[in-house]
Amino acid sequence: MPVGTVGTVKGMTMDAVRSTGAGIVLGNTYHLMLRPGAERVRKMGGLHRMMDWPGPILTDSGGFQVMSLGALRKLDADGVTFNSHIDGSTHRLTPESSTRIQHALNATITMCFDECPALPATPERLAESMELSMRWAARSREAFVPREGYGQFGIVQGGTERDLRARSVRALTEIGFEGYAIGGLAVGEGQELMFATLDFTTPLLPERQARYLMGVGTPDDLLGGVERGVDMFDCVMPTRAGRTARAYTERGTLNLRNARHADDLRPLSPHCDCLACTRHSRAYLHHLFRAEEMLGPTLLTWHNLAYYQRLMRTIRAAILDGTLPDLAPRLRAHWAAGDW
Ligand code: PRF
Ligand code: ZN
Repeated sequence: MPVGTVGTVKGMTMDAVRSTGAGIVLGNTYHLMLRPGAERVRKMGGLHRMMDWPGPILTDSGGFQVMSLGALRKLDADGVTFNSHIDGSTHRLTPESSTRIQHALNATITMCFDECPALPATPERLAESMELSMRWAARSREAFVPREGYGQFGIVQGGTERDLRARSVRALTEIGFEGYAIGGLAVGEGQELMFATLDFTTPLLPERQARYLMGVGTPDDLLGGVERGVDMFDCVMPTRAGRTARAYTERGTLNLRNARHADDLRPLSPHCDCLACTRHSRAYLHHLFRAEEMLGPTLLTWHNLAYYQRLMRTIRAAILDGTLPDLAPRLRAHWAAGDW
């Protein structure tokens, strides 16, 4: 899922996003409740109408975004009080208000309101936090209004602790959700521990429902996540990297500001059908970034989203014809091989 935090996939028209093959995008409760405000989004016809995205939209619940603001928050058993990063004004989110706001946005997939502790953390702290998130999951479910074509995902927490993850999955599946997210990872533990945690978490989840690994990750993280049974991901990486001149390709990453691209007439990737690759050279992209032209970030975001979507299409096709075990090492070898 491309990330459209404030109701836009930064620098992209929604036709451009669609052209990369994306079928669903992510929005953020936290940012949209502060600006333009949930009620204003509702009056604009909901998030789909507002941003002109006809497909499904998943909204994160706000808990994670509030927490990453550090000092500007206060957590209690009922919810979180925090100060706006925009004007410092005081706001409050609870499982009920987060769910209500996500309904006002008309989110297709609503996420439970949870707490995501940074890692490493003590088992005691992780247990307390997970229990709180499970109480909040029950309250989020109570507040959710079921409608045809809409759903709500529970979020598994518990850090890297096997027993906590198992208890969290049990609590959530007892409540019953349309899908399940794995939260609390990619928060400082490193890829090896993240994969180890997935290894004992995904087998506990219902076979026939979507599993979504939140806020992940690099192409290698996505491949490793799929190998461990994950279906969905969201990450700012392709969009944020695109704005800072970093391109993802089948042969690893490139920094388009680097002088070695100044006279390179080749496309970013010979395998890519995006606008940047079919119509422009590395030399032009390099020039756009050096000149700080806004088309640079747009073209590179476009390319990175096209790359991520193509990667996932390739992986899906390999799953269907049973060749993922052959594909995975080939993808990794190409990433490691470096530029063409
Ligand atoms: N919870 C929520 N959103 C998230 C996370 C989480 O744990 C993460 C963790 N990587 C990213 N986004 N609600
Ligand atoms: Zn491209």
